[in-house]
Amino acid sequence: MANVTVIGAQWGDEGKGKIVDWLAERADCVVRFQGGHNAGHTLVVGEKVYKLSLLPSGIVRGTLSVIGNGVVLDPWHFRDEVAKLAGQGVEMTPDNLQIAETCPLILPFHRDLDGLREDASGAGKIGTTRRGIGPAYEDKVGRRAIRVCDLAHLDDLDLQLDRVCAHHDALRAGFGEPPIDRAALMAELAEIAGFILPYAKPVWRTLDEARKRGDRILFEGAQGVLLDVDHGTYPFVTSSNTIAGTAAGGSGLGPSAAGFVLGIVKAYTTRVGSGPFPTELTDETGQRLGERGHEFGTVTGRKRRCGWFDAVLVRQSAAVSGITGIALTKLDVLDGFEELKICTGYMLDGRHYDYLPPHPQDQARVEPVYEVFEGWSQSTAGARSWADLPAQAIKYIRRVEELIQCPVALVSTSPERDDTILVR
Ligand code: 2SA
Ligand code: MG
Repeated sequence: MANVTVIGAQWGDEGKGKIVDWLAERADCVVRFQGGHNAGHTLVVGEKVYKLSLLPSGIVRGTLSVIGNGVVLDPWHFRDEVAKLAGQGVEMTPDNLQIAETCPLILPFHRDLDGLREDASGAGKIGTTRRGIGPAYEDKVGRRAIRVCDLAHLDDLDLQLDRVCAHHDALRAGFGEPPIDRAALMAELAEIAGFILPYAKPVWRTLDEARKRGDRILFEGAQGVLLDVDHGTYPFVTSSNTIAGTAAGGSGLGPSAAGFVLGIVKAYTTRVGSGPFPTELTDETGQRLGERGHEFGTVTGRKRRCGWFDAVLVRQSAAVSGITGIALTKLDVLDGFEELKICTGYMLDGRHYDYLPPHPQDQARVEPVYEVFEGWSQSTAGARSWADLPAQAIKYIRRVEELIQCPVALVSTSPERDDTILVR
């Protein structure tokens, strides 16, 4: 296996955790390159279930795990997640777990602001994870961020704090909140610095060395392409670029390192948070998909909205992310449905669209055009070869492949890592 970049090709929660774990066993190094602790990757290894939201999935197997510069890091959450995994018997040292020194920090006032804005937004609310992701990225781009390397220079933080406080105090005042308590913040930073700094490394060099050794690098994306701040359903998106191209900039390795771009795609569609969702089912069928698929957020426990497979969206994701092949997950959730539908296009004001129009109002109003499929009554749960699948399921997969114009490389039929069909 050469390098692989794994990304979600829908709105997140496609089942990346399992596939990443499956690939991590064959990798020498696993890298996160965007997002923060808003990810929710569930790994089932034997009897144990690990839930990760910040650390790269390779860590549960002791593989070199790198948090790249493109990630926003909540240092207290980092400490908690390390402690939780240590409690589950995972061994982490500054040798197998490294954080880019240039990662911007998510600080308590970012989390406050995320929540204050969501609470004040009414119908316009994004439905964020309220973890401060957006405000932390804003500070990065606004050149105000306090970064991991600043933890080693706390005595020189005055100018940076002036800028960050001037900005945030004005925003906080608008919500009737008191200014940032600088002394308390400094004390908190001083307290956490000792835990974080041993993990802080020039990871661009670690990765460059890995590349020169010919190590196999696995880039682990979080969220999904439709949540990308440029290519997603803006403004109902996350604040990072979730496309495969970010693996390069968010890690410090160039685009040639990305290797095979594997898009993870659920056999139906889900979304958590607000925003347009053309194939959403608010009826019993949607309910049934949610129950069969256990569609609840890993991080926040929120119920996910469910709907039919939308080939238009996935085709677009595959294009903007340069996806080489897809892993189709949760096929077994579709077992027992009499009939299945796949969205092949949209109608809007009498016009046919073969892509998602960019304006949120249009996205909210498009009417899906469906192709209807006969379902299958047999169980596909746990199928490990093509021969284990009913003919109707194979037909469904082949049609997905045609419509999204991208080959299916893997099919996953249960959360168990071995219940995976390799397609040639
Ligand atoms: P944020 O917090 O600023 O990134 O939220 C902005 C939008 O991005 C969505 N988002 C996600 N959608 C699906 N899964 C995510 N991760 C967790 C999981 C979520 C959870 O894997 O289960 O536990 O609820 C994730 N992270 C962000 C979010 O819903 C907003 O629409
Ligand atoms: Mg998830």
